This record gives sequence, structure tokens and C-alpha cells, in this order.
Amino acid sequence: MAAIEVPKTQWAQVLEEVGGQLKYKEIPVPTPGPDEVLINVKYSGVCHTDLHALKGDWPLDVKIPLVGGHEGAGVVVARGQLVHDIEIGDHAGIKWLNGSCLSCSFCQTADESLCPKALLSGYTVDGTFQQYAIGKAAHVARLSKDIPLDGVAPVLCAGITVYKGLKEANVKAGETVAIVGAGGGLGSLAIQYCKAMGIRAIGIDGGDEKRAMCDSLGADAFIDFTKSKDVVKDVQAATEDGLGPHAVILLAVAEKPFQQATEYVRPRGTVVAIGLPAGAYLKAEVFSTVVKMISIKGSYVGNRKDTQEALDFYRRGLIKAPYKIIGLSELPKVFDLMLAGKIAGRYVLDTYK
Ligand code: 8ID
Ligand code: ZN
Repeated sequence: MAAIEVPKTQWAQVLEEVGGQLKYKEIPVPTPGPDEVLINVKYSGVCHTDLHALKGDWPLDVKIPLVGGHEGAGVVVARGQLVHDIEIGDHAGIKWLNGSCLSCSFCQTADESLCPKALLSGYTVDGTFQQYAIGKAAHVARLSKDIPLDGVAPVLCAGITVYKGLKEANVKAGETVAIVGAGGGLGSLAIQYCKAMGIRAIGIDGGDEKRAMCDSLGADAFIDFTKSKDVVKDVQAATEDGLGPHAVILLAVAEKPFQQATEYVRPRGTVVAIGLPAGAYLKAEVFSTVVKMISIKGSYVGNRKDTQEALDFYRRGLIKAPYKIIGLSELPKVFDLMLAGKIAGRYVLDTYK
């Protein structure tokens, strides 16, 4: 395909200091290196991870100045000289894992997110809160052109992450998963992946708006943690035989549910930690963990194969989580709502507004 004209400057949301204010301004369009592509980002989802980056919540330094964002869907407009397997004009997505070395023992076994040299979009390299973003060609998600770029954006982090988390949970069709933080960005997609995989889903979150959303997405039960007098009892009571869910997917940005999950998970069950509340610890009583033979594990995004699989569910029309579109210029408003816990589902930024 013929070259696509690329401007010299573009609009971006830039963080100049951890904990500081975002600046919406014009910056240069970057040039891709030999193994990279330049993507004209049309839409970018806003993940709670972006808020953690802005606040400096984690024991991992962010690049400064930083363009955040890691759920970017758009069109390939330039490529480096070593890139041969993706064409100018193709649709592609930038995800959290921007690049990895491809040769360490983790990359060799497709555990790319564990690569010690992993590049993280919107964290250690600039991400998708801009109109033109760079990704390593090996890692950008290939998007078929029949997929809408706005709707697919949240799949590029939230979707991949919860799909991988469900795989790590080792649950089968007909079994039950408790989704903690079900009303948020990851949670809304988790309900949809459960439904698509024939897994029963118990949503746990707070407030009527999130309850209504979880119900409409097909959650088999909803427990409002702000109203329940005994979350442990209520979760167990929501399972077919009262013995608790086969797995728990922890997506909340709060420590308490991480301490609670082993109390209600079923014997032989699996607790999968995915959410990353600042400074939090997992806690479990040793006696019941042992005699109930509970597994506790972490799950961190997904590899390239998980990415293509998660996208395929979306392409087949099985994943329809709600999202609201807002302009890139209004990103600070999204963070305010997120901080207040007022977002049911996801916000997606239109990078041209
Ligand atoms: O690879 C990974 N492990 C990965 C990938 C992507 C995101 C991890 N994350 C992390 C994010 O950094 C963040 O810490 O997952 C977490 C959730 O991201 P999100 O879904 O983008 O956040 P959100 O939309 O704000 O949803 C969080 C939900 O948790 C609920 C909130 O009401 C909200 O709906 N919640 C809270 I806060 N406390 C709760 C509680 N005690 C709770 N739900 C149930 N019980
Ligand atoms: Zn994310």
C-alpha cells in the first residue's frame, strides 16, 4: 500500500511530574525504529493502571515526561526497515506489553510479560494518549478490519488480562467464578468472557449502576459489597451448592477483598490476583488454605497468543461490554470519575477530540 502522510506534530496528554497535572498539548510525532511501527491511534481505552501511573502508586518508576495509555487501536502509518509482516494501512493495537526481548527464557516460552526487558506502554515508553504511538512490530496486536476500533480498544488490556486470568483460574464450563470489581473496566469484560466460555459469574461490586450493568451483561448473581452484611456468606450462598465459587478473579483496587477471597473460595479453588491496589498485601489463613487445598496466584496481562484469542472472541461478537466515548482533551475528567469509583465499564478516548 502507498505511504500514508504523517504530520510533524500531534495532540497528546503529557504527564510532566508524577502526581502532577496532565498537560494537553502539541508534541512531535515520533519516528519508528527499525523493528517498530507507528500507529495512528484513533481510540484509546483508559485503564485504572493509567491512574496508578499518574499517582506513582507502584514500586516501579514511570518514564517522565510520560504519555500514558495502553489500549490504543488504530492504523499502521509507518514501519521500520526490519518490519515485513505488517503493512501500512493495516489495523493494529498497542497493548500494555509494548515490546520484549524475544530471546530470554520467559520470551522463549511465551511468558513475555515476565521478560526482564519488557517495555510497558504508557509507563516505561510513551503510550496511546496521543494520536501517533510506537509499538514493537512483534508485539502490536493485529486487528482485522471488520473490528470497530472504538469497541475493541478496551479488549487490548482489560480483555486480554481477564481472558488470561480465567485461563490461569483453570475453570471449566459450568463452574462458577466470583469477579471482584465486576462493575469496572476489567470486570465488565470478565463477565462477558465468562458467559462466552460457559462459566457462571458472580459479580461483586458496589452501587446500583454497577449492579444494573452486571445484570445486563448476564452475571448470574450480584453482591453489593457496600450493602452486604457478610460478603463471604453471600458469595457462598450464590453458588449452586453453597460451597463457594471454583475461582475468584480479584480486580478491585482495594486491599480488603484480597484478604477475603480465600474465605469464600471453594475447596480446591483458585484465587487469581489481578488488580494492583497500592501498597496492598494478600493475606490468607494458613489452616484453611491448607485443608481446603486452595491455590493463590497472580496473573499479569497475556502473551501474543492470548491477545489473538481474546480478540477473536470480540470479533465473533461474544464480547459486548459497555463503554463511553469522550475526547482525549477530557482525560482528566475520566481520572476524576475513576478515582471516585464512578465508572461502570470503560471510557474510551477519541484522540481527535
Ligand atoms: O495484568 C494485570 N494484572 C492488570 C492489567 C490491567 C489492569 C491489572 N490491572 C489492574 C489495574 O491497575 C487496577 O488496579 O486491575 C485493577 C482494575 O482495573 P480497572 O478495571 O481498569 O479499574 P476500575 O474500572 O476502576 O474497576 C475497579 C472496580 O473495583 C471496585 C470498584 O467499584 C470498581 O468498579 N471495587 C473496589 I475500588 N473495592 C471493591 C470491593 N471491596 C470493589 N469491588 C468489590 N469489592
Ligand atoms: Zn490496563
